Parts: sequence; structure tokens; C-alpha cells
Amino acid sequence: MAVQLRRPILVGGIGLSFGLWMLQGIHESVAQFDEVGVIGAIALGTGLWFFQKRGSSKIDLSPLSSPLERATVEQAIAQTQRVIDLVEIEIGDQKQLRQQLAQLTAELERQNLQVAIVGGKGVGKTHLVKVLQSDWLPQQSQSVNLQDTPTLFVSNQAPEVIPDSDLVLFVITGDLTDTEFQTLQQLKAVNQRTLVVLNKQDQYLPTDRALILQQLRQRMSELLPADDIVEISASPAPVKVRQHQPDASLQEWMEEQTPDLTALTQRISQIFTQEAQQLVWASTVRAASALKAEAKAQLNQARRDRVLPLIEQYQWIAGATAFANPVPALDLLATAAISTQLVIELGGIYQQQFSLSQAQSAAQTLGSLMFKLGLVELSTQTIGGILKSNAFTYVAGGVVQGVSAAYLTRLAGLSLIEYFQEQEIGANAATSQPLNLERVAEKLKKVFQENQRRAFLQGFVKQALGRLRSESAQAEPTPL
Ligand SMILES: Nc1nc2c(ncn2[C@@H]2O[C@H](COP(=O)(O)OP(=O)(O)OP(=O)(O)O)[C@@H](O)[C@H]2O)c(=O)[nH]1
Ligand SMILES: [Mg+2]
Repeated sequence: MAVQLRRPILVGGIGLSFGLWMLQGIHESVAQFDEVGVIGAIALGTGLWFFQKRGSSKIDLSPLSSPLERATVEQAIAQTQRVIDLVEIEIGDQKQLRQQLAQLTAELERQNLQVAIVGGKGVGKTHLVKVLQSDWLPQQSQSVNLQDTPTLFVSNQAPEVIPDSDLVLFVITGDLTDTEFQTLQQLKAVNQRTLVVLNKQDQYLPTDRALILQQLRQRMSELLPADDIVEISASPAPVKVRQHQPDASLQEWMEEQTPDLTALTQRISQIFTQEAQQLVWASTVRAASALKAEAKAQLNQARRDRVLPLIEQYQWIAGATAFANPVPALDLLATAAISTQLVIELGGIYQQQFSLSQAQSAAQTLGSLMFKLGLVELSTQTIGGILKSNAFTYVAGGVVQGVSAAYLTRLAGLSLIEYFQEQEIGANAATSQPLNLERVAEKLKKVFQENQRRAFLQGFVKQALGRLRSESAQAEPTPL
């Protein structure tokens, strides 16, 4: 039993005794799962980009978001400024980001309101814009800009982009499709003020109209208040009129119908009177987030460039260690001892300060996660298979362990990059948070999948063999 306990973790089949030994560590990790909440990070482009549904991020469905305070908007701008400051420190002057930042502050006082008309194919967007422009806009004291937009939901591939605006008129013609519903959820999630406009109501009998509207309001009750769902006819079809003439003949003609936008224009006027300031502030917060995301992406790219060589360095150290001491010395803890230093160094670059003990437990956690997710076993098996099936001339004892250790260290490092990249920048830089295990596990799985292709692994094995061979020039490897 004692002998088995000392079996190296990176050898293919992992013994039961080792599993038991790991249990305590895993236990701790599982307990931490409950403590840590799910991070729901919403990334914004210049417009609103609709990302594919993410399994874990929950969308807030509370009926009404609380009103924005000016201080909150200023805080959002200040946060963006902090990230841009960092970009300048780490990368250099950022004229364009600075200019955009200056615009944000000016945005706070903006008087002109942007209204975007969006929706699927042929729902009547263009007709609606025209009628609003000719019949409604001229009577407004408020300065308004109406924007017709390209058809949504035409391609499954391209991400749907809704131009950033103060108010979105989301046009539909009947019941909501699932895609439309999801889009509305996403708009709500980024605090985009939206009205749902049910167009082409001239096509229904008045009794049906009432029913359709009622059902729609019910279905969307978690998303929008009933007042924000209105019915209109932007361009009603002409109606055939028949008239009996005194001479008993029947005369027929088509009669043009006038558009009916009353419910919509009333609601918009109300919103402009009551919420104009809020609309502009909400847009400013979204613009600040978008700019922050842009700055953060630059920062992340630059940091990644600095971190990758570090990971490479550590992966070869881990590989060499496991290769030179394949039997007793290498267990998970030995690898973890190396990754502790890696956690500290990576954390330093991402401004996540870890104490030695925090980094140790983070490294251990990573190790047990990799084990629990089956990555250790899978990797060693695949690598063993590649070594066997390719007639590599140099297959000495400890090679599987060495290559696997390097590979697993690389996975751990890349997962940490992904994890650190989505952490809030500037906030709590001094008090570092414990790793959110659920999130780290997601990153591990993602990175593992991305690096699991056979072609990549074959290349990696080849490269690792080269490294290990040069290591062995100094020390003779122990036979397996
Ligand atoms: N019956 C009826 N037809 C309407 C109404 N509004 C628009 N239409 C018709 O719907 C068709 C499409 O109208 P558009 O305004 O071009 O629709 P759109 O959403 O801009 O279309 P795309 O830009 O192609 O996505 C036209 O034939 C309009 O006449 C309405 O209230 N009632
Ligand atoms: Mg159109």
C-alpha cells in the first residue's frame, strides 16, 4: 500500500490509494463551490453584440431595473478611466481610448435622443420609420434621431448587432419566436430600454387583436411591463369597399387606410417626458462598459504576450522534473510546487496578488480539478498512445511522465490566463479573491478541448521529446 501511495500521479492508471489520498483535497474544493457565486460578465462591443448563450450566466429578469443615479454613471466612467490608465502604464500612450473617454463625459449632458427601430424580416421597420418621421417627429420639442436598421435574424452565423441607442423599438407582427425572446432578454440584461411594437394589427379582427396583445403581455410579463408592449398598424393594407347603388348595382373600390401609431407615440412621449435623462445615462453606462471592454482586451492581449513565455518555461521545468524522477519523487504535490510559483507570477502580471499559501492552495486546487475532470488520465493515455504509435527513436523511462507533466502545466497555465482575463480590472487588486472553482473548472475544460486535437498533441510530444533529450544529456534517466 505504501508503495502504491508513492506512485507517480502522471503514470497512466491512477491507483485507488492515490484516489483516497486525493479525496480530502477534493472535498475541500467541492465545499468551496457553494461559497463562490457565478460571475456573469457581460461584454459589450460598440453596439450590442449578442453572444451565444452561455450556460452559466444568468439573466436578471426582474420586471424593472432600479433608476440610475448620476453617481453610478460617473463611477462607470471612472472605472473605464482606471483601465485605460493601466493600458497606458503597461503598453504606452492611448490617444484614441483617451478621446473616447472624453466623449463619455460629454455624453452625460446629451440632449438629442437616439431611437433604433429593429426586428426581423419584413415586420415593417422601414414603413414605421417613415410614418414616424412624417407624422410624429415634426411635432416633437425633443430632438430625436430615428434609425432604421438592417433585418435581424437572417443569418445563423453572424452575430446580431443592434446599434447602441437610447430607446429600441423592437417590432414584431405576431407571437414572439424563441430567438426574438432571447434577443429581448439580452437587451434587458444590458439595461437597454426597449418597447415591443406589435405591427400589422390591421390584419386581425379587433377581438383577436385584443387577445394577441393580452397573450403577448402575459408571456413577457417578466421582461417588460404591459405598457411597454403596444400595437400599431404602420402601413395598413387598403380595404375593399362595396356600395349598393340606387340602381341596385354594386360598386367596389379599394380604400387606403391611414396608419395607426397612437399607442406607440403616446408611450414614447410619456417615456421622453419621464425618462429622457435616464435613457441618456443608461446609454452612457453601456458606452463606458464597451470602452472598458475594448481597453481590457488590449491589456489582456499584451499581458498574454508576456505570460506565454513564462508558461513555456514552467512547463519544461515540470517536464524535466517528472522525467528525471519518474518513480518516487513526482506526485501531484511536486508538480503543484512548481505551479505555485507559476500562480504567483501569473497573478502578478494580472494584478491578482496571491500570498504564498493562497497560491499553494490555488495550485493544489488546479491539480485536483484536473484530476477530477479526468484530464490527467486522459492526457497521459493519449500521450502514451502517441509515443507508442509513432516510432520515436527516443523513448526512455519517464518520458510519458515528463511529457505529461509539461502538457498539464501548460493546460493549467493557459486556464489561469483565461480565468484572470475575465476578472474585474482595478477592483480589489490588493485583496485577492480565492479562485472561483466553478469558473476555473470551466476554463480548464475549454482549454483542454482546444489543446486536445491529436495534431497539436503530436507536435507537442515531438517538441517535448526534444527538450527532454537535451535534459537527459546531463542526467541518465531511470528506466521505467
Ligand atoms: N398589412 C400591413 N402591412 C404592413 C404594415 N406595415 C408594413 N407592412 C408591409 O410589410 C412589408 C414590409 O414592410 P417594410 O417596412 O419594408 O419592412 P422592414 O421591416 O423594413 O423589412 P426589411 O427591411 O426587409 O427587414 C411591406 O409590404 C409593407 O407594406 C401594416 O401595418 N399592415
Ligand atoms: Mg427595411
